Amino acid sequence: MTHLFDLTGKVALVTGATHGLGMAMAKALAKAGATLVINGNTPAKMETALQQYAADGIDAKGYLFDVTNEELAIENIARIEQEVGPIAILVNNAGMIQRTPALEMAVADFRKVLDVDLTGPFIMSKTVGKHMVARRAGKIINICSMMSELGRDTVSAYAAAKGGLKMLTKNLATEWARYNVQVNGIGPGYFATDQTAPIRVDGHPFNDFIIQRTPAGRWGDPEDLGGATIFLASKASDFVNGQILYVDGGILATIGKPSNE
Ligand code: GCO
Ligand code: CA
Repeated sequence: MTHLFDLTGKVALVTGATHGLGMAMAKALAKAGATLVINGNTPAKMETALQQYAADGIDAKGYLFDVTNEELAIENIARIEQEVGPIAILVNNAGMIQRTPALEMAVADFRKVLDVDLTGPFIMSKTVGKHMVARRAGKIINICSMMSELGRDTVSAYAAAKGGLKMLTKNLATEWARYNVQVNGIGPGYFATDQTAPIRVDGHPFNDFIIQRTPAGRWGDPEDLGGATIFLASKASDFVNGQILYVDGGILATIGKPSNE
């Protein structure tokens, strides 16, 4: 049975994997046997990250480039394929958030979020997908969000981008399923990461709200994402196409309940 989830010999590239959920998913893939390549954008963060992987017994290879720059993406993907091997798994995790009410949001900032969270995954999928389609094998996992389905005050650009990423997933799945390339998504609920640190602090009303709003009654632990990541990266999901697997402690299953119940 377990061979279904064995990633031995597969090269996995995880973008934005120098911290947070990207790092947790990357570690899960490595522990399932994958040869790990991580992308990041900041040299200092990359150095620390590689030490953190090594401390966990993982020999990760780091490539520094901006996923929104097509030229750099093409150049670095070619280098990875040559220096490490054919990319079998691509996790489009790199992303950003800006929390500003829509009426105060500068159009330039809106465009920036769309560029990083939606155009970046398109560039990476197109560039790596070209090799995968030619090889008739590949797994692409786009990291979506609760905001792929739901709105929330202050995150108009992020929600627009993550909703778009969900549909990009379905569209690429449609175009590439016939070439044995599976494109799916993971939609994390609310996880304890640096991204949510500002809204997770004790006493912040949002902290209590999320715990109350999540049927599981807690913030997600980044390690909670490992199983879904391995599943969508492995043979076990060879006939799964265009799905978003929400790992959210039940948030999307429920309308919620009054805070005094
Ligand atoms: C927010 C949060 C979210 C989460 C996550 C939810 O401000 O609402 O930061 O955007 O990070 O994406 O799925
Ligand atoms: Ca973190």
